[in-house]
Amino acid sequence: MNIFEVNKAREEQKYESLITRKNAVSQRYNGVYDRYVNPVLTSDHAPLIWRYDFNPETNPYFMERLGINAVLNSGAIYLNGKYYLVARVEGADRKSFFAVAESDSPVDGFRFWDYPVQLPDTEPDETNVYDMRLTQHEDGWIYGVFCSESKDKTVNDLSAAVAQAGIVRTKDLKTWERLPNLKSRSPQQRNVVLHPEFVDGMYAFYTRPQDDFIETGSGGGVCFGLCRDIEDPVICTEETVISPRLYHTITESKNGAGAVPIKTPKGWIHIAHGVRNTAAGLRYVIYVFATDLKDPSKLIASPSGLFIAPHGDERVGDVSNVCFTNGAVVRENGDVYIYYASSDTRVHVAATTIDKLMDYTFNTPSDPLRSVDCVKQRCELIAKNKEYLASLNK
Ligand code: BGC
Ligand code: BMA
Repeated sequence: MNIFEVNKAREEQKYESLITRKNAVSQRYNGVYDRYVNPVLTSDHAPLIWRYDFNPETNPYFMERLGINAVLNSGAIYLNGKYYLVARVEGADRKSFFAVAESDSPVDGFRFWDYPVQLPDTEPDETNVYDMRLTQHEDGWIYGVFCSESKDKTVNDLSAAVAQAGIVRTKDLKTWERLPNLKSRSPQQRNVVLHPEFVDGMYAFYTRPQDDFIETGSGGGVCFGLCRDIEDPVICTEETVISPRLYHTITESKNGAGAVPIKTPKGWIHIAHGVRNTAAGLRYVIYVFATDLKDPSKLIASPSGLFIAPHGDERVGDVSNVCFTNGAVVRENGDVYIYYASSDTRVHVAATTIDKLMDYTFNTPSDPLRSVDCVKQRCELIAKNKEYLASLNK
């Protein structure tokens, strides 16, 4: 075999063994969810035909021509018996795009379709797209809401950018219709999520107003707003804060909606992200809150602290110390799969159930906000445990 054939055969074999590798539950326990040992998507999951030229005449060394840098922040949906991830794929050129990966299993076997999503090119200034949330809406469409980033030409700063919420819709994840970008009173928007049901007969969005591209500024947190017409999408109500940023908590710098809220008998459960600043840069973790079933803008539960933080190898990547989610799948039997990316590099899965999520959300005490009160909260737990354990020995 010549060098081309040797390299091609080896890479094809590595690729197949990666895709067919079985996943396993990690030993790390907290009773709330099971993390899995292997990521479900990485840059190595990108098909070889996306990266290599397979013609030995034009690629004698079987050289990678168009590299893939990372596969991260993925929307998720369960359709016709299959699990689909619509991942953010970042090329070696830093530009992101969306691609559909499919599996029969929620935890392994994800294989990308041959072609990435080809979005209609309706926004001439758009440079980059990322972080799609997939909402199966009661109007019959599957919506994808994502960040559409353009260069800010109003200031003399090479890096200045504007983030807006782009909207597409589809029935089959194959044909995508692009709608206009969402309009709101905020100069910038990122982390926008469409609620799956009508609220007061209107489309409901979770937004995250921000004054600046990176800093939220006066933006107070995850907001809620209504929109009359999805084909001319304008937030026509006041954007009210439903999950605020708070001093000295995991949401101090910013926060944003993540997966589409999950409907449970006790309320909508939201799996979001919170950000704080550190000497080593921003730290992103995942947290949970719940809103009222009838009024999804009303906060009804705020379990204390973080829900998923980057752990072990997850802590290191292109943007280290980041855990981010924009997709979860809920099965009819109550199983829930949360797809989260670590350090802007790869996608993992954590498995739980609706019952466990409700127990966590509604029975975890909230953050008392001061060290002295946190100690009190913990001592109460210890005292109760001691009392209970002593009663067993009587
Ligand atoms: C990156 C995103 C990042 C955002 C804010 C964008 O240019 O592509 O990953 O979240 O900047 O830092
Ligand atoms: C952003 C997000 C993500 C990313 C995160 C950390 O603001 O929208 O794209 O995972 O920062 O870099």
